[in-house]
Amino acid sequence: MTSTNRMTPATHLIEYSAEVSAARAAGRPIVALESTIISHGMPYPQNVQTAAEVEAIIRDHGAVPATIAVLGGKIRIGLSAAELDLLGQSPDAMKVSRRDLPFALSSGRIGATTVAATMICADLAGIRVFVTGGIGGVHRGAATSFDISADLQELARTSVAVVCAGAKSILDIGLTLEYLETHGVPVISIGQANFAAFYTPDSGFPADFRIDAAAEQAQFLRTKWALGLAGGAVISNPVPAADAMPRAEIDALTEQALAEAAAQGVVGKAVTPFLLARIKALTGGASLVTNIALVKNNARVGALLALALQH
Ligand code: PSU
Ligand code: MN
Repeated sequence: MTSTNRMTPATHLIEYSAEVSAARAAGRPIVALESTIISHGMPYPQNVQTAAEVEAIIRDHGAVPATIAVLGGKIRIGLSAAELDLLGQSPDAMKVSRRDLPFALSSGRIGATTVAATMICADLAGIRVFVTGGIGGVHRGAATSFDISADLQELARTSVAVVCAGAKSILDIGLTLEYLETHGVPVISIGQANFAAFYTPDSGFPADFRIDAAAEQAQFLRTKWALGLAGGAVISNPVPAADAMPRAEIDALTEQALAEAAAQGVVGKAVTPFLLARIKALTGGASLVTNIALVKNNARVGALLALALQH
């Protein structure tokens, strides 16, 4: 039996791809990527194609991508093309957040990691930058449903910077920002003062700090962590205007998707995947095009940040 001492590393539970192993040995910049976006966030085959393109963008900018998932009882840091395809074609892969990670590992399930679980795994692997599409947050109606994504609590405790296009308007963005403030999670915006709203660039709510340059973002993170202030940061990178959805359209369809979720009694971890799939259907696929564009845009920003953190 291994002990459960805090100092005992989880090395026996982690397996690195050859590419990520080589990057670690050479001290090269590494960018973590999540897998729930592949299994539960987008349909096949666009999910797998996007995952591969996002990895390519990170390599083109001089960093090494590490897509994270749970396979065969191991946390896998870096996946092969065949493994990305397996995740993309496993809609019943387990959606793995902090709560679920031990079970996914101990039961040998195929596990797709959320923002929260990917942060935990990235931290175990010493990876400080993570790129995704949108973070989870405080859901509308949380006062009665208590539905607050575990992503927010993870940002409060785990020292990984999360590059995203803000939070979707399926969430209560104002309350999401209040929660992050309470828990000491800085929200940094790139290129504008306001926090981004995923399909649209502007949530209407101010971010905490605007920091456009990767070198200055890196300096912010180094300073936070040098102070012993554990926890992550949200790096909000707005979707490019050319790829954004019309705000009135996305707002109306979001309302409809929320009403359908309520009418069908969708609760718990099923809520976010349900809303993502309904919005895609209601927009006739247009939201998927925006989703793919913003993740690629985040990949570039994440790679540049990982490089800047090396210096
Ligand atoms: N938001 C998106 N796309 C996503 C997700 C959120 O715009 O794919 C996924 C992420 O993996 C995120 C998770 O961590 O949903 C949050 O789920 P929940 O709300 O159940 O915590
Ligand atoms: Mn939830």
